[in-house]
Amino acid sequence: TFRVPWVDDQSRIRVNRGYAIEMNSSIGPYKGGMRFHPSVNQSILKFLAFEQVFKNALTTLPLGGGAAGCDFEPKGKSDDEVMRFCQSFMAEMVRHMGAHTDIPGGDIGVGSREIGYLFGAYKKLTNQFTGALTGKGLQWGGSRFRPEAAGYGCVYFAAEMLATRGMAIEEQTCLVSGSGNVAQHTAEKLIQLGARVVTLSDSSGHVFDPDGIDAEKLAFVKRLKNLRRGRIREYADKYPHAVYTPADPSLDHNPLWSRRADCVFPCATQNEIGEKDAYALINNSVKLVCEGANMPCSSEAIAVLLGKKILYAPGKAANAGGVAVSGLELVQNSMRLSWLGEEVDERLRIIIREIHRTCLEAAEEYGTPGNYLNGANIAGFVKVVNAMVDQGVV
Ligand code: NDP
Ligand code: 2IT
Repeated sequence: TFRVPWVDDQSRIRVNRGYAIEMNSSIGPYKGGMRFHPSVNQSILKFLAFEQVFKNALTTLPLGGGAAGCDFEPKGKSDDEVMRFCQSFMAEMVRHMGAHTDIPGGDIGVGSREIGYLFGAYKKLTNQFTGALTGKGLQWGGSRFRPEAAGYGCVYFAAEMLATRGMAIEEQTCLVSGSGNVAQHTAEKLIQLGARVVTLSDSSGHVFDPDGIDAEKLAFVKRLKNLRRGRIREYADKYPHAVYTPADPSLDHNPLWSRRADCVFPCATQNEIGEKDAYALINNSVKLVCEGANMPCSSEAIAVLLGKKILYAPGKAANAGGVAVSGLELVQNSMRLSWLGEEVDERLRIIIREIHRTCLEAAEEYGTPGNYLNGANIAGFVKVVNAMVDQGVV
């Protein structure tokens, strides 16, 4: 835990609190997301790091589990402020990380801009150009398909799950929450595969577009969010058939999940689907809930979904495509070359198919066939614990 002092554009001194959680390195260097959001605290990063241990084990790649972050709010800050903050964060983080030690990647509030400033600071402080961070720009060590990987992988996972019941993604009506990296690319792949995506959201509210969000509308969202850093409300100004519903913290449920849909992809943050939301989804005959975010369903919501035999995939399995392509970024860095997009996408598809198979097999073996949550936990745990036992008491 460390202080992150920086100076804002009004020359005021600001101090944030940073964290690096190194949870398990038995199968590879610590690796996980780095989150910049005002809600960040040690507890949240510990759950992320814990989930990451099993997730990374499932990817088939040699990656241990960790997480890092800070209670810094990038929203509303200038690029210069974000840069100064990232440089101060790295001044401490550099002591703990490294290509063979701990390799942070993107998460909430940490995208290509932040990784760029962090990587520049890391390179200056260490005098080394190494793959010590992932999510790098394509021209300076990044991998093709890394920005898309978590979202695309989530949809590939959903397609595998639907196939077990003889269904396909095509023509399914889908709810997607969030409008950041994971939500955008989940929506993108769903649209490419012929699904009907009808919602997106941010922390201020959600938009419902009964006509469906198509590729052109999604391109507007990408410009809005990634370049202008605007709010999702503006979608409803641009497309008048769409309805904007502001978030209401006094409610014990989120109206987004009361929309009718076949498939649901929570891609914003933890605990965004509670018990009441799960019942609302079931009342609308939902078939599948596939987690793009980390732990978006509360444990009560999961119990409701599993009780009704809904296809449910935990984030540690369904969103593992993000960290998997981070792992492939590191492979490319070590080889000092850059694979074509087709090669990365094909590897991503193979990894997701393998995770899906592993989860189903472990669930079956444990006597809970079709329970992807048990399958992911057991398969991840067994791999990690075997490595720990092999390596002795250290
Ligand atoms: P982004 O910062 O790109 O986007 C986050 C989105 O979620 C924004 O729309 C944001 O809205 C919304 N959001 C964040 N916090 C809250 C909140 N407390 N309540 C409601 N909405 C909120 O992050 P990512 O897309 O990268 O991450 C989304 C989820 O996916 C997280 O759970 C992350 O851990 C997980 N994940 C990310 C991966 C990656 O590679 N980036 C890989 C695997 C999982 P607003 O702008 O208003 O804050
Ligand atoms: O939750 C996650 O798997 C991520 N945020 C991605 C981490 C990474 O190292 O790419």
